[in-house]
Amino acid sequence: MFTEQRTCAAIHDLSGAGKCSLTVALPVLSVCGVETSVLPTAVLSTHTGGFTGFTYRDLTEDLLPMARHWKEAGFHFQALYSGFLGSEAQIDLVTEIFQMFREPGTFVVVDPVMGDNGKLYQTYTEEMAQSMVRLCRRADLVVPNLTEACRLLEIPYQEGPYTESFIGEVLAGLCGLGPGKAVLTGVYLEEDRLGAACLDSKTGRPEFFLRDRLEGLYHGTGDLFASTLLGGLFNGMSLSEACDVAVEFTHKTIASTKEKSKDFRFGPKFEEHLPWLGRKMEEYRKNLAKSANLRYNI
Ligand code: PXL
Repeated sequence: MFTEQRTCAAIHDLSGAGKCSLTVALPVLSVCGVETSVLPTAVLSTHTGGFTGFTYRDLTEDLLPMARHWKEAGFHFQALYSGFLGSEAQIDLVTEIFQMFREPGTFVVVDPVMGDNGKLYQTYTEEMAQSMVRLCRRADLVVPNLTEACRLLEIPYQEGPYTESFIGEVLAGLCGLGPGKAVLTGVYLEEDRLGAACLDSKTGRPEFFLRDRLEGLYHGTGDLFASTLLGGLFNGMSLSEACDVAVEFTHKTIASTKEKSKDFRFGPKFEEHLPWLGRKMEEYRKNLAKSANLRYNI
């Protein structure tokens, strides 16, 4: 039984097929015991990564009316979580919605989905990147990959292997934008070990969480990772504990996808690992419930 309410508002697109953004965030946060309300920024038939001919219904005009309705109806959220956003206007609206729902102690997570492998997504403009920097300044935690982090910090993208000191500087730069916590994905210090690194500016030192690299481009794994990380924080994990669990869950999922999927565009095969994730979360939740000082990391 939960000892305290856990509520989150997730603002991402809804790609009907191909498993990313909301179709990943919702099941992951639910198995982590987080009640999640969703604000879909657009409805697509599939994600845009590798499919052609997809439909795209923009919902920019609905965002503020939906948020205002939630406000009037008395919804409160302990965390606000944004991901892929389709236009500069949407990014600015999300900034406004964050302001609308921010209360003392609200935890704001921004996954600044902008690109991968050194390239911004085709839909991304210079203006959108600028707006994304402004949105990140309002966050408590940002979860970019290296492509996105370099763009946010306006430094040239470089291929790995990276040095610990370079990753440390990038993480410190991200925290320097405003968030107290930053997690970087796509980190590797040697070719065959890949994962994430995190920095909590309160505790200081960057930490690394790496697993054996599984070759291939796996869509939706960034969303899976960020959602798991947030789920962990909701259940009392420290940033590094949540990062470790998120890397492990993502790695398990990629292994299943590599083994069982004929076409990686169809998304990560995470479902079979949800019970594992649920058990991990429960372990931490039980410890939290037992401890005299209930301590949530949100
Ligand atoms: O997983 C990121 C993402 C989210 N939403 C849409 C996308 C992508 C990545 O390509 O196309 C619509």
